[in-house]
Amino acid sequence: MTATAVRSTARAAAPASAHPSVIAWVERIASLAQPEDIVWCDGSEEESARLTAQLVDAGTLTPLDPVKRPGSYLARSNPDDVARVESRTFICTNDAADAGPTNNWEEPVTMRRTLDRVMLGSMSGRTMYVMPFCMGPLGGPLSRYGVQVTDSPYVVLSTRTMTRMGTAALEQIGPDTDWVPAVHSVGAPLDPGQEDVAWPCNETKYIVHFPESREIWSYGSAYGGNAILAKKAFALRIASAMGHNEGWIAAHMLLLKVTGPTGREFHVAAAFPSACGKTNFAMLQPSIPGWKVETIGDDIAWLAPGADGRLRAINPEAGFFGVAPGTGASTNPVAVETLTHDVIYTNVALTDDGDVWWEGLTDEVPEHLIDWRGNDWTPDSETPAAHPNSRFTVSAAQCPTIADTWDHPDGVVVDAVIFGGRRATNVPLVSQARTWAHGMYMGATLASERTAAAEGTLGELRRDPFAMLPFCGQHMAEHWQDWIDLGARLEATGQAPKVFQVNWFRKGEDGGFLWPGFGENARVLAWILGRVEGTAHGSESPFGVIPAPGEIDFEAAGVEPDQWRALFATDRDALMAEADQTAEFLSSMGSRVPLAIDAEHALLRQSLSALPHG
Ligand code: GTP
Ligand code: SPV
Ligand code: MN
Repeated sequence: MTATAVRSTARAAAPASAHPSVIAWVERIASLAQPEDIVWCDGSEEESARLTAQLVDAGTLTPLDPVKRPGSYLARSNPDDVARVESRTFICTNDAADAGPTNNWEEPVTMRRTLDRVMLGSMSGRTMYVMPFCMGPLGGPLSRYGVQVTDSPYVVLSTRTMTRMGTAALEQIGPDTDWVPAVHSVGAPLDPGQEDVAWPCNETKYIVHFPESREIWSYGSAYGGNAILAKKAFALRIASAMGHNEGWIAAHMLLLKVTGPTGREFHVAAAFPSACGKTNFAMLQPSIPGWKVETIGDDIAWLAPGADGRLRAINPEAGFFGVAPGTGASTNPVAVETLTHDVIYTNVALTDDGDVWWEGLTDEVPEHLIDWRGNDWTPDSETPAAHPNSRFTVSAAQCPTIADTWDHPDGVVVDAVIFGGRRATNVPLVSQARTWAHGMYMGATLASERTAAAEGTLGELRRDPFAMLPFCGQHMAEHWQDWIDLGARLEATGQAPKVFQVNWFRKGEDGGFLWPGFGENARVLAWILGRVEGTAHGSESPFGVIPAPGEIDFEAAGVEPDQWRALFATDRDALMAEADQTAEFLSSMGSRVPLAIDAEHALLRQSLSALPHG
């Protein structure tokens, strides 16, 4: 940094509990970004109320009707800042090979120079907030710490809901605590007297990770995972690299607890790609009597073998940042109930009576709305009222189905691991992996179809291994190896969870979903747990073990026998074509692909070639 660049640096007395390493880092970032003020966040109600009032004044937040949605607000983002920007997300390892073929890599020294350039003075005229936070229960053995600075009070409020943020987290950071520094700026410095906008951001964006030094730098966006750095940047990208070194796994997985009719309790971890049903599954309301599902987490799980040799998992987050569209009383009544108060909604529509609305909230569409861009909207409008990636930010603790063990510091024991994509064809409703390695093949080859494929032909696949494609801070194939190594450790004590693949999204010839999904997914979950318990026998298929006739009462779910058959149909030609694509995909992943994965691929080909033609 040049001498002329240094202006008088803002200082705010650090709390007495702040460790000198944190203070020194905050001062260094302040001298680069040159904020007008520094505020150390304590995470209190008073602080939240103060920032909320400030954001209402600034026009960033619109208060919702205090009777209909107490304590709730609507934010409308800049229309160019509405989602994660994968093309601007970088993994800067010293050796490009360590970032792997699926990540954008930049040479770290060059990237640091770029970041210094864009961050220089980037907070001028603004307040820099310092947010110490904990991922996982405070003081827990699996929990990890971070400190994010940001010039966005909206990001402060979001982080306060999504993590354990404030003084209590700061107090945990001692001389021996590894903590992850995260710098965030919206990249919109204010000149003296310049009027602010409701959603400051910058056209240029950088979401940068240094997995080796465990740092995060984010510039230009205030939306979701781009800006709430505790979430995808830390809890998945940096954490995957940490876990690799420390023997645990960061997973894009929901966690749920299920209690069967006998009273036996199970825990399930499931990886589905973004917008493929994690929040919905985590809040499932079983359609079958005698079963109860409780929520532990809806997006991220940290997995580690416990002292007893069994797999344990925590939800490192403290809130839900969920997709609004499609969330309604008929699909996810638990979410609807969770969202009645104390919510920040971003980019949903506003009703004339001061409430929120989005596509799928109610069957009846309001006659008039203000859409997510702030324009008048009627049912005749050509664009959706809520942005397709509009979201709610809400505390996990206010979810009516939250399990009382959701924040247990040691986590919960995982009995079943599930992988699932959005697949119109080829992938059956459910199948059980024959072995851990077979299950890892299911995870490694996970994919989603962007568009509906006609029956028998293959749609365009986006491979999303372990649902981690945009979230892997290490070489993707090394992440697969970490899962395989985890299994070896668990199998050594004979206590590895069973692994399954599900697909709620298979389509019939008419283009409609073959399976009703949502609450009816409980039937599949019950079969999965029957396999774990040993009460479901199943039957062999090229995909592994599938339900034997009579093991799932599909007719009670409103599914016809021919639809049920279609949910498990094997089209030899289509499956062979997909296996060819899988081979290409695996070779595109390079030489670090675990041998076990290649071996599973060969086994799949063998069992496909045994299928009858036609
Ligand atoms: P991220 O927060 O982006 O990681 O998404 P997510 O995986 O939590 O997905 P979410 O549960 O928010 O669901 C995304 C969309 O899929 C919503 O529009 C849901 O209505 C829809 N969806 C979820 N479960 C099902 C299901 O069982 N069947 C069908 N047909 N749609 C579903
Ligand atoms: C996802 O995209 O998987 C999300 C939203 O959960 S974000 O936090 O923006 O990554
Ligand atoms: Mn997600």
